[in-house]
Amino acid sequence: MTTETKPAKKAGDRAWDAASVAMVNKATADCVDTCFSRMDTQQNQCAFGRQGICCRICYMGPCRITAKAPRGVCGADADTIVARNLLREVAGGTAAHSDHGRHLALLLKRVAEGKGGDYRIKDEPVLRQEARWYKVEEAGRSANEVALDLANLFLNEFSSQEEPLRTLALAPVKRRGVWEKEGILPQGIDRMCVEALHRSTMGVDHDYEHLLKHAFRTALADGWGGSRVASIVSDILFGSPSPVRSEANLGVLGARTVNVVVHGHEPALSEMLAIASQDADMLAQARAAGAEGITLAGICCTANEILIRHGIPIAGNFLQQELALVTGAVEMMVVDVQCCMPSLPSVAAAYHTEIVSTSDIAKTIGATHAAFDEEKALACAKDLISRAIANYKNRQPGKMSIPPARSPLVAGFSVEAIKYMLGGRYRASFRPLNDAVMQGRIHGVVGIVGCNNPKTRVDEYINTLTRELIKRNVLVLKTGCAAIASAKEGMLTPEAALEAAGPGLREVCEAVGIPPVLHMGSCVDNSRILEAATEMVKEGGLGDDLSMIPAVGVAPEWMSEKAVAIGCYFVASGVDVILGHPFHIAGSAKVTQFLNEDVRGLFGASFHVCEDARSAAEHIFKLLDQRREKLGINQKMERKLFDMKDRRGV
Ligand code: NFS
Ligand code: SF4
Repeated sequence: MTTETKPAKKAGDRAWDAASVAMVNKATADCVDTCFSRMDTQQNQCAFGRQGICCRICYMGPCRITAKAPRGVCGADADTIVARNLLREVAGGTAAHSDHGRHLALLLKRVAEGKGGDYRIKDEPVLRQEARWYKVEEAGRSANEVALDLANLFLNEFSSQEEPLRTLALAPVKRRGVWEKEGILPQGIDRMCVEALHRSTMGVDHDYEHLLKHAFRTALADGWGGSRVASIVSDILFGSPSPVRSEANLGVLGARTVNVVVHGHEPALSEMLAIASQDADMLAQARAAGAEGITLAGICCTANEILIRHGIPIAGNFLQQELALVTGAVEMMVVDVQCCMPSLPSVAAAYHTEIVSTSDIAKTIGATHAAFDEEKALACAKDLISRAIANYKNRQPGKMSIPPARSPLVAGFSVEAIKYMLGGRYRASFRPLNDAVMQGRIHGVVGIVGCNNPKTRVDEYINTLTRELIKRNVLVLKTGCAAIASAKEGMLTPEAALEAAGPGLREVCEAVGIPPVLHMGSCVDNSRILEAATEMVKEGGLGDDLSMIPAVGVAPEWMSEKAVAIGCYFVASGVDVILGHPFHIAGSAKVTQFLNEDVRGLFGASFHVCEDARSAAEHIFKLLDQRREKLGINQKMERKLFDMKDRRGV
């Protein structure tokens, strides 16, 4: 077995943006450990783990596969072990997205029953539209009656034992046929996750292909099920996103305001914090404490959720969570679930920051736990803001340094919003986009999603690839921390199109007033990318399935199990996925071949690994070209030529 040894990195090698680099340096000066220094102490990471050939599923093990020991004690070989491990990752990711969706569906139910405290149905038209879509009777019924039926329908998506997911009906007919043929139509989300754990426990499913097909089935329950439910219910309860202006990066923190940072994924509490932070009493309290006001800012996907609905600024993406604390200017960081590092309280201990955990399923040693009571949500939010205000006096000015970095952005491109931008209120449609793709003004559509990873320089791959693609007339759709990377770079403004986009893309962006990079929301909102792709299929002219439209998904700097699930549901949906670094599967040539090649025969798409942005851009272009070729739209349509033909009356 070989191990990797790398020399310690300089701060400038850690991150792309200067604000993060400055805070990495400050952390070192303040003797604060961050993920960057811990990445160094974790060097020589386990090569068995990296290749996926370590199994600790039963207590005859742990077993590791080597040339001398090609089978575990039970007889499992590398193929079985690698496939089981990957399946469990997909189940973990699916469970995370979907449990988030479940919590929201339960909240919708309580609201419908009049037990939702301060929550209301904010977007009744969306509620009714979704009800009609799912064949829930809505005409002549109250919003609450409709919401109760819809909430129960969504909750049934988790528990359904025999019926395939209702949310799959959103996919193109042909695609549903593919899933049926391959035997991967998912039933209830919970059932898929339980079955994944069952099949991968000792002595059950040993056929790597069979295991991996269940990984795709489980992932479909995420992308078209749990994540979808999360996005829809968020829209109903908190409003469907439409384009808003805001700012991003650590410079959004105020030098003289009480700074409250929300971090995690579930939008329920942060919605209330957004209201509480603008409350007149709270602002008066802040002023009485000597501050000029209250700044609410976000990290990770909680940030994306309140950005796309309220324009609340973004403090940073995943690997800036510790760096935000290192500014010494954060009074309180409120965390809920997912991607919140257990290190936060120890980083906070070097400053005056209080870390508050709020989810009953997520506690951290060293954090204050303030259980969030949904029925008294606004009061809970105000309590938190009051505590943050009280903490303002504990700031240590000598330890404070806020980097002067804040970039303007526009975010909030739900599918409805894109349709509206493209076609206008009365003829909202994807037609202009499809036409631009068919004419070659837009070469294709690429979704760039996912996390950051301290193994590589933060945001570098994401930002280099984004620039390269828009330069080549590719429209880029973004979610999650990848979207925040672009926000920090100033690429989420329509003006960016003028400077950085190729002429065809620029023309379209200017005509409809959109940026060349569209921020569609959090990671559960990747379901919106599938929805947008489906709209393109339905609009016509680009084939009758998702495997035909010129679209590719990319996760450049991913780190989470959730990204594994996302990758799998994109591929199973017929969209090729580029990974910036591979899954932990290198220990099985067969699993690698299955995922990177064979699945193309099943789904019309597969995984590809491109370790740097430039090779990814080349590869993406090749994939888009292949699809354009098949559609017969790959001729460069010189419009001058057209004009001449027109003039000749051909
Ligand atoms: Ni997505 Fe969002 Fe960010 Fe990665 Fe984490 S916040 S759910 S998992 S790190 S993109
Ligand atoms: Fe080892 Fe098999 Fe047990 Fe895994 S399941 S730990 S390979 S004996």
